[in-house]
Amino acid sequence: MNYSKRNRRGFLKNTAALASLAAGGAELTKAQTPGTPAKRVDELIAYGERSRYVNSIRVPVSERHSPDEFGLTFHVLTPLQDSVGIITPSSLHYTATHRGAIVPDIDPREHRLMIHGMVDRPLVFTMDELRRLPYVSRIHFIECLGNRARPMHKTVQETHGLTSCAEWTGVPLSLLLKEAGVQAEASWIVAEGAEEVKGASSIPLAKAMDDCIVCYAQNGEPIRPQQGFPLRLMVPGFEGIYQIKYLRRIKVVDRYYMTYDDYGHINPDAKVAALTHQIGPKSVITFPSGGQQLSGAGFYEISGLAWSGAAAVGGVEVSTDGGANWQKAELRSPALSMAHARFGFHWNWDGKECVLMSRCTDELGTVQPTRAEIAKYWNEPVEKVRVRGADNSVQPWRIASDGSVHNGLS
Ligand SMILES: Nc1nc2c(c(=O)[nH]1)N[C@H]1C(S)=C(S)[C@@H](COP(=O)(O)O)O[C@H]1N2
Ligand SMILES: [Mo]
Repeated sequence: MNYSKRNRRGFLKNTAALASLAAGGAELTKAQTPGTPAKRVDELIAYGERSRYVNSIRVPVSERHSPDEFGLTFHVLTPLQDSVGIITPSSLHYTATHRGAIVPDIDPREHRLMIHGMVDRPLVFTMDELRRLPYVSRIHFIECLGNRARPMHKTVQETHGLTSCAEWTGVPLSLLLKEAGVQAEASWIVAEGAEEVKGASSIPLAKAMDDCIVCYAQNGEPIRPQQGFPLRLMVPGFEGIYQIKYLRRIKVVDRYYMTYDDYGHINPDAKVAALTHQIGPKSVITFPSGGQQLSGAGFYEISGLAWSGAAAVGGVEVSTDGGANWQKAELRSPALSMAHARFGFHWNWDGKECVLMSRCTDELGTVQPTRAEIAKYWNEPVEKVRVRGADNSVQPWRIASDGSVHNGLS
């Protein structure tokens, strides 16, 4: 038997197997979607959807309902309790729209990006022009400064859901700025979004020339409207407000601009200012976390996320006794710079009440502080400490002896 004959026979056999599989598959589909109109099936072929048995959803922050009575959306939280790996699906990426709260409906053919101010050649780009330029893809987290754990929060979605991580693709901002020719006296840029409220953020020129990206894609497709379609600025490691959505203008300037958005985000108190801007090393256990239920003593794999706005995650430690002892966790994903990293830790629960915690150290050696350390820094009692700037404190989860999991913040 020559090679091609044998192969052909194998192929026929496989085809039969595939055909019977396909028949079974078709029947299953029919059975699972009773009365589904044909058009719907065509749509699912054209653009996929998750299983109807998967129901992980975003929820609005409890402090402010979304959509509100005017139909406006505010801060909407990622379901971190269901997260695996390090990429947040685009449909579950957290959303923060503080500027008028209406997601603009922008036609990319009409969208423009202007770069002007202290440059030799002011430039205006169409989306097509931007797409012709060399681009990079980077995995980075975004985190809102408002991502603060409070004792009233029940789940990790509520305590930590204002952070997400995605692959962002676009043109390095440095390339565009070099093209425009930044003048010697320039020291800042102001980046502006296209909504009615022209929200803008001041960003140090050094950062703009370093690793910022003018992005048009997220997780392999055009950025979603809630994330800034058609264009957003990625300022890796900096707090959320710098990641300007609907980016339409970058002005090169020689001073810090006190814009509508900068106000309140940069603080005259140096102690507070040190805690804004760049996100400090942070981590949280996503399983087991608040609201989840353990089914009894025995083996569990503790899983969580760690990140830092300054560098890659260097290491994560886990405590199963409320912070008395710490043990090294293992990284279960690549530790990418300014991206979420996934950690895991083998744990044998003895069925007694205990408190689980995680602590991140970034590559630069900076260690995530406990709540008690933050209280000491501010010279306040730990129960009353008011977190200023970004809250990167250690999150405790209390496991009750019945296996229920609770927020350990009091
Ligand atoms: N144009 C524009 N950019 C914006 C905002 C906004 O309301 N408008 N919100 C900012 C804030 S406060 C945060 S935390 C992030 C949130 O990004 P996301 O909604 O994609 O998660 O976008 C920032 N960029
Ligand atoms: Mo934010």
